[in-house]
Amino acid sequence: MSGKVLALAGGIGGAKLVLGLARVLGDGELVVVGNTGDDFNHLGFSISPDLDTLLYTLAGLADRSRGWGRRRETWKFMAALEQLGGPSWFRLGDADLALHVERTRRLASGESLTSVMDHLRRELGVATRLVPMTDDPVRTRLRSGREWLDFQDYFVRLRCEPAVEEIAYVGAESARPQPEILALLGGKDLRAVVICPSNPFLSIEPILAIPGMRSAIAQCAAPVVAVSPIIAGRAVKGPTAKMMREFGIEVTATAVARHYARLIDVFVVDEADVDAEVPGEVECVTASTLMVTLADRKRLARSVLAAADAISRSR
Ligand code: FO1
Repeated sequence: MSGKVLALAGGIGGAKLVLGLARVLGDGELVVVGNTGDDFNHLGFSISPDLDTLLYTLAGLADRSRGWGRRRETWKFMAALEQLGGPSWFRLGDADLALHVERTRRLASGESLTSVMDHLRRELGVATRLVPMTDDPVRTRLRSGREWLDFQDYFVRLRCEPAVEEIAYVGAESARPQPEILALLGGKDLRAVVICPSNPFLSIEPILAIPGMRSAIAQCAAPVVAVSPIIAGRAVKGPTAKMMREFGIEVTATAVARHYARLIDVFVVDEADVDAEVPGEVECVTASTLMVTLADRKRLARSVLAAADAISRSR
């Protein structure tokens, strides 16, 4: 099938499938919508962790063991900052720092985040369009007891230890969807929408919380395929399973399918979850969803696209 593929992704888990999709699709066929709810201003820099993880992954610069930042990184800036008593809980590598400096400089000159990310991906030789979900500020905040936490405080400084009772996507209600996304969703040139196996609450929900986004996806002509971030009752990485338990949601692929119910046409689960029960109107497809090698990423990408194309042919 031809046409563009729109992938919704957050950080580490989503970036793996995004790389697989980029490798199996032709140049320019993949457009990635990145979550900006994790963004924050730190040490005076505008930092967009999920966009950067996606960018580095697509550019072949990502550090595979950490899952964020650049490989072969050096940490002289961090060491010198610590020597000066500066905050070093959020690690900024020397080469990574250049990206934050350049993004902050461009944003300060009035450039939009979309324009900055498009410039950076071209400079790094990435053919895939990497688009923020919005150019307006949206910040994911988490309530634990009576305390509201900023996202990176929760995720990095507190290592996801606080029990989360509520999540807010501050600013989402007045954020405007990035226009290119709505144009794709409303257009005729869309082959599939792929909801990558990122954390549904921390990476995908901020994107869907932007006015118009959820309805544009639900009403778009192309099949919508989500990949389960839960395999056999566990999240591959990150706080997804812990958060589901804290929300009183069973930690199963079935529960994630229910979460996405009215939005998706197909739900891709791992072979370990072949007995997942998805809501009636959703097709369930099994695939090997644990992505370790590049071949795993490409194989899952092909399974996702085949599932979408099968839906298109049946319509
Ligand atoms: N995650 C950590 O656990 N520790 C860090 O020191 C850290 C630094 C960091 C710097 C740049 C960047 O783009 C990401 C960074 N991350 C770090 C990951 C980040 O917190 C997460 O990628 C997302 O916010 C959640 O996906």
